[in-house]
Amino acid sequence: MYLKMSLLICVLHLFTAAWSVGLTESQINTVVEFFEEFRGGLKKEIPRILFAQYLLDSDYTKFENFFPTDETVIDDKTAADFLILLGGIEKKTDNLLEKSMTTYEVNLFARLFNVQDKKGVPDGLLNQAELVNLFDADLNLDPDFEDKIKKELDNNNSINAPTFLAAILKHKPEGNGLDKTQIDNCLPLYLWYRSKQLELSVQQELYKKLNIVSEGHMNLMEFQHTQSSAKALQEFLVFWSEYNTEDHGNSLFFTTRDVRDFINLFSLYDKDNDGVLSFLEFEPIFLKFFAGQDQVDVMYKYTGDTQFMSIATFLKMHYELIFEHDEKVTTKKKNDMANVKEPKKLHNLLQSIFL
Ligand SMILES: [Ca+2]
Ligand SMILES: [Ca+2]
Repeated sequence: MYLKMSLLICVLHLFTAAWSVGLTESQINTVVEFFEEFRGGLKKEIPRILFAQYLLDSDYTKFENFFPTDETVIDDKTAADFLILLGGIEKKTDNLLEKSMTTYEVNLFARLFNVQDKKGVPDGLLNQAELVNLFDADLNLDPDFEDKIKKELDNNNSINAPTFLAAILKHKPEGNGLDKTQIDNCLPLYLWYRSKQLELSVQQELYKKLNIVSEGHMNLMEFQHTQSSAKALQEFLVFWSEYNTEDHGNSLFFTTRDVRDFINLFSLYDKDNDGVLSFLEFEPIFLKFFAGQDQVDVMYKYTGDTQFMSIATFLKMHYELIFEHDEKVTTKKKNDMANVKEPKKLHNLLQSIFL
């Protein structure tokens, strides 16, 4: 049965991902290119018709959300808010398996950009000194990551929000992924009866652990999601695994790549695309991995009375299936892991054990 699961993970990249929000590298770069093309013009704004065409190409037709009045323009001053809007909508070109930013990151970094811009001349641009101050005073990211971004923007006199986000995305590290304790910590984020918002107190505890913004900007970590809480949880897991710097010690863990792969796999089972697996949607998984048992019992074991499986529970189940199903394999893997430091190697090791 593990052979089947490994093969399934291997071929995930052949499927079109059912991912819905956030910004991929190509989407951010498209906006950067729009600005570069029109920066020399008299108005220094992206023509409405061009952006409208881009939205149409992305299968999005609610233009009133982007252009609520006839006076609305997309220029440096409004670019950060436009990126937040663009990140929050479903786009045909979205793809979780591409290099991409979750809406958590788009919101955090775009809003932080605006805060910093308004401290000086509110022109939608940050000069080099303002940018360095933003990293040194407001963000607590990996120092190498911050240095790479500062160097990337060394030659620019000033940057706008799209260029800022593009530089972050270009250099952001993979993060440490998620171990069993961290997956368990995410379980109480989703409450089936609260469809609009993840559990606030649990979120706040986890954001404190992440510690990526200074205390004065913790309010920027309060996110309003356009999606259901079940979908927001999927993005949260990617966000947390990418910015997680906690050492896993001797614990086995899923890499960020694994987490993205599992969310994509989950979306293939989630036929009605509501962000949870129902009893019927769980059936193919049950038949693959729990044949001979009672599906009601298996569902109850993982989901309790709710009978709806969230992505966090799905990850927990796979963690048990992969790492805890066979003590011999687990022990062998722990021994093999002794000298493996790179998360990517764990992914390869996973493949070699189960294939
Ligand atoms: Ca400015
Ligand atoms: Ca579903």
